[in-house]
Amino acid sequence: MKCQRVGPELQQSVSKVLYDYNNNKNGRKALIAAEYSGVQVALAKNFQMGVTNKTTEFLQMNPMGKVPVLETPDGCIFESNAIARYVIKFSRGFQAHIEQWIDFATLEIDANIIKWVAPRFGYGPYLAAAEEAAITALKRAFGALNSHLLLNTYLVGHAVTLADIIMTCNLYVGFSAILIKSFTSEFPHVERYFWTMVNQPNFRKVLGEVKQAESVPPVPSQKKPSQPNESAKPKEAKKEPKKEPPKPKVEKPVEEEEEAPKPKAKNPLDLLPPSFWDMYDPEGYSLWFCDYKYNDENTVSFVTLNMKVKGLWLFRGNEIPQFVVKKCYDMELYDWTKVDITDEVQKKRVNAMIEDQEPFEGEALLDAKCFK
Ligand SMILES: N[C@@H](CCC(=O)N[C@@H](CS)C(=O)NCC(=O)O)C(=O)O
Repeated sequence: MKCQRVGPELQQSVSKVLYDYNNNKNGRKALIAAEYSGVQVALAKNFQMGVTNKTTEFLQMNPMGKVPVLETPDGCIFESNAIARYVIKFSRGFQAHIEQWIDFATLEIDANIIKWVAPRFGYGPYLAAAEEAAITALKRAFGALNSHLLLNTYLVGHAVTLADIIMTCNLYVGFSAILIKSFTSEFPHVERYFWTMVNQPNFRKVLGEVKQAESVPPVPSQKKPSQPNESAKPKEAKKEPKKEPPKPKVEKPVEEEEEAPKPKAKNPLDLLPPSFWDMYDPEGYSLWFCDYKYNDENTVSFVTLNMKVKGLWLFRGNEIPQFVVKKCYDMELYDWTKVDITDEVQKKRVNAMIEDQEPFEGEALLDAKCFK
C-alpha cells in the first residue's frame, strides 16, 4: 500500500477508498461529504471489522487500527473529521467558523454523548457521577447550540457545510441511542435542525430513516465487590473485561501453572467450566440463546461495532420471567431459543459461549461480556 504521505496536491479525479464497517457514523461523515462535493468514494471491498483492521497492512494505514481510513493517491488518512475535510475540500474552502463548529460538535457534543451512552451499552464502567457530569455538560452544549440555531438554519452561512455534516452524524448517535424526547424537547431548535438535516436527500441517502430512541437504555448490572453468593448458580463467574484476556481455560492441555488441577471431564462435551453441567439444575433453571435479529443492519453501529450479537442467558425457572420481558426494552430485538440440553450440539454451543471460544461459529470474536 502506498500510504506514507498525505500531500497537499489533491487530485479530484482519482477515486478514494474508504475502509469502514457499515453504518459507522464516523465513516458516514465522509460519505455525506462526498454526496455534497461530488467526489467519488468507494467502500473497501471485503472489509471485516475486527479482522481487516488488525492486519499489518491496515496498521500501516492507521497505527491505531481504527476505522474509518481513507486511502487516497496522497496517502492514507485516518480520523473521520480529517477524512471528511479531505473529501469536502475539493469543493469548499476553509473557514474558521466551520472549523469552530466541527470542534464544538466533536468536543462538546460527541464526547459527552459517548460518555453517557458507552457505559450503558457495556462499553466501560458505569459511574453515576461521571454520567451526571456528562449529561450536565451535554445540556450546556445543547443550550448553546439551541441559541445559535434560534437565528440560524445551518451552523455556518446559508447552506449545508461540513460542520453540519459532522454535527448531524454526532447528534445521530445521540438521538438514536439515548436522547429521548423528554431530553431533546428542551432544545426545540436543535430538534428542528436535526430532523431537517437528516431528512435532506444527501443525508437520507446515507443514513436512511432515522428514529429517535424511545427509552434510555438501562444501566447494565455490575459486578459487586466479590460478593460470594446469593444465587450460587449464575452461569459463570463474571469475567473481568480488562484484567486479562479471556483464556481458553481448559482447552489447553495444562501447561499454564493454574490453580488446583481440575477434575477430569467425563466426556469431551462437558468441558467448561469444569462442573457447570454437573451443577446445572434443569428443573429450577433454564438456559436461553439470544440472537440479534438485525445483525445485518445495526442502526446504532458504533455501539455494536457491527458485531453479530449473540448471547446466552440463565434464568431462574423454565421460562423467561415476565418481569424481565417487561423491563428489558430490547428483548424483542432478539430471537430467543431455549437450550435443549439433551441436544449435544446445543450444549456445545453453550460451552463455546461460556468459554469465549474463538473463532465462534466461524467468526472472529470481537468482544465478549458477562452480565448478571
Ligand atoms: N476519532 C476517531 C475514532 C475512531 C474509532 O474509535 N473507531 C472505532 C470504530 S467507531 C474503531 O475502529 N475501533 C476499533 C478499535 O478500537 O480497535 C475517528 O473519528 O475516526
